[in-house]
Amino acid sequence: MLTALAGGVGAAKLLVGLAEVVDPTEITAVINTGDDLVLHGLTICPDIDSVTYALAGLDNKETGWGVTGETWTVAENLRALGGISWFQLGDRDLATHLYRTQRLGEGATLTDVTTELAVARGVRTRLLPMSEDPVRTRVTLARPAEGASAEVAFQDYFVRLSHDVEVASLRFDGAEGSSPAPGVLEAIEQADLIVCCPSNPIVSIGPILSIPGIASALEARREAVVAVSPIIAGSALRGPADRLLAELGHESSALGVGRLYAPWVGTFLVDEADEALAPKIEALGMRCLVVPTVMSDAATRAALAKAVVSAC
Ligand code: FO1
Repeated sequence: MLTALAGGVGAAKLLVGLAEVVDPTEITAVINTGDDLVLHGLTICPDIDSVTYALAGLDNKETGWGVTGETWTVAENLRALGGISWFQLGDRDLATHLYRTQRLGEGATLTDVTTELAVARGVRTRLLPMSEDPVRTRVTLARPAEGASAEVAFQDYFVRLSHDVEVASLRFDGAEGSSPAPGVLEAIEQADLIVCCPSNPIVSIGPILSIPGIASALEARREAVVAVSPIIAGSALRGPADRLLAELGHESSALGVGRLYAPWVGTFLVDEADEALAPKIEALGMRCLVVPTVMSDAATRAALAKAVVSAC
């Protein structure tokens, strides 16, 4: 059994590769829900949806989020009405949010709905939200616009402000007092291998670790945990991980991520570009393997998945 800790797009790619080299029904993905939002009255879970769409082969390669073959009739009409248009929901994607919101309103849990949506899309991997409690990433901006609140919701930072602003701090609202979703701790305790996907360490993996009980469960399984660095030669392939690391006082490098992960990761995979960092990473008490980590096509994705599966 393999358990993966996942954010959105970067994690989704590796999960697709893992599901090619391991029986997908043997994989459980524990997915960040700190990015979730309610918009137009709909509950939207971007990372759960990115993983679901990718594993279903439905991910939109043009936008990098949402569904392939998307149309935008509702979004265009909303814009014409003067509605909120900075966070765009495609027509096909909307069906997911309508279904989820309806089912949650009927009393279904987020775990149930996540399974229902995955099964309906033909996904055989088990997908779990990190928690059924609302835990939301809140970002404090270093230089808020005059008169504006310094603290904003994650998607305000990420999409509305294009994550092109300096961050002073962040917190995971609701984490204290939250619980891991049913099955999460068991998936960590019983896995033969635990994979930390190359997701943003601060805003994708950070919220998962903030749920009481998850970090200690991982520490207890440290020897079985393999992480893939999301930082290559000091930069993130996509998103603000590199900026966020630096702004929050960490080194923006595989070594900086290694320092954050050392308490609960036994084996750290870094890209060939970071080979020179391996001795310093090993000095943190982790095994460091140097492999190509850029998943530019199906072959490199499968090769990384194989390296992960044989890492410990
Ligand atoms: N990202 C954008 O950059 N612009 C959008 O309008 C946008 C809409 C959107 C709708 C549904 C969804 O599931 C994801 C969406 N994303 C959008 C991506 C999302 O903001 C990020 O991928 C994650 O939250 C970061 O992991």
